[in-house]
Amino acid sequence: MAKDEIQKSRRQFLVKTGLGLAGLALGNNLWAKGSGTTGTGQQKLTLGDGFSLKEKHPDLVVLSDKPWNIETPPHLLDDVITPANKLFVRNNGLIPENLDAKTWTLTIDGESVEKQTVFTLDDLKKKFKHHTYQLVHECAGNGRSEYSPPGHGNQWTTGGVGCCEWTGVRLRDVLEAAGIKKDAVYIGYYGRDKHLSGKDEVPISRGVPMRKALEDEALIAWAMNGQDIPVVHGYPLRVLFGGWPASTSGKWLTRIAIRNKIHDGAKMNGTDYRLPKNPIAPGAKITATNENMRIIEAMPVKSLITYPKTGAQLTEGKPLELRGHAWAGDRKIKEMHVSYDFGATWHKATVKSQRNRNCWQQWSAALKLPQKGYYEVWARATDSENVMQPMLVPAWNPGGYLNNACHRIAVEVV
Ligand SMILES: Nc1nc2c(c(=O)[nH]1)N[C@H]1C(S)=C(S)[C@@H](COP(=O)(O)O)O[C@H]1N2
Ligand SMILES: [Mo]
Repeated sequence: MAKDEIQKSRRQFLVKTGLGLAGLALGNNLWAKGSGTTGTGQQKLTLGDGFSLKEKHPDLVVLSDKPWNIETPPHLLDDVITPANKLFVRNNGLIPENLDAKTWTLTIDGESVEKQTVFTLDDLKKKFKHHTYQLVHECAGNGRSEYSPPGHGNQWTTGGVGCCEWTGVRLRDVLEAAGIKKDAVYIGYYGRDKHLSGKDEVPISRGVPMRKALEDEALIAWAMNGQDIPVVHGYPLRVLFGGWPASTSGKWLTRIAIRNKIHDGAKMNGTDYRLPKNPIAPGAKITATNENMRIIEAMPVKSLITYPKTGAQLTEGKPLELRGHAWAGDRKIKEMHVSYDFGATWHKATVKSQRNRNCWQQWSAALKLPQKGYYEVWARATDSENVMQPMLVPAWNPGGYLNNACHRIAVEVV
């Protein structure tokens, strides 16, 4: 690594730990202040903006306001089930207004539907069995701020993830009721939100292959954490594909097309949610054709340290109690390790079993720190196929997707 590269990665690490130049001022609210180096001039939440942002925790960090993109500091993700007021927000267009659950309908159509069918929300609730699953939803761009050169888009640090409990009906049951032709390949969703331009363009319309669409956990949901879905998260109806890029989980859902080819809606092409098929050097140009790019499917293994908050002080002789979550797309977490000596030695953490598929798992550890001083604590998850999180940012890609590098915090023993 060239010297400026080393300085850059050091700087990025300091951003990640939330220390930055204020590194000595341990115990301050460093995350909320932001370091200013993550690219987007982090704002505190401002209220009264035409929709119900006031229901969000005031320490969430605004990455952009047109459209709204808001992330969660890691210590605020400590709950096993992410509460609505702490869930990150990612929008590609304008949040729709005048949403009426009573008149809401969902249309199933597309080349590969047997019979185009319209369901009211009431039909869905009455005709199909209800299911509840707790599902990880993570923006594929979560962690983007660490790529160099930067990927285009919101400069997410670690907070574009959450794991809420969703209640609704299986997408499979609904698709089967309309009838799935043999040549079905993919589904594509459509929502009610409008393009930022105000024109009649679709802001985003993505989907998943049939094999993911037909899984037990693929839901059409009307409730989040036992309540109506908040407007900003897709009221009154949303589709959910836990463990896959959250961009597949369409909000304000009005229509699902069963496609006889890979869905070709907005943000299914170019460098959007796609990776180079063959790895490329950081910053290298690539012609983003179907031959060169592949669509991101299950998200990679990842974890967060949600307690303590970075900057914590600890009295000498007391163990450092750590905890957080780990998740791995369609896989489970096999092991979790923590290190306080920059990865020289690793200590095994305890991992709880998975509540349901595509749900994150809780881990905890108690570390004995050898003496007074400054430590950086790293956490590393291993998935059920023995794939581990990398310590540094993984393969560069133009969209800045899938940074699953180890999360790190700073602590001081006094
Ligand atoms: N209709 C619609 N659905 C959408 C989006 C959107 O802009 N419009 N954004 C997607 C993306 S990129 C993400 S990461 C998740 C974010 O979900 P959340 O805001 O509920 O956390 O919603 C997805 N579903
Ligand atoms: Mo996203």
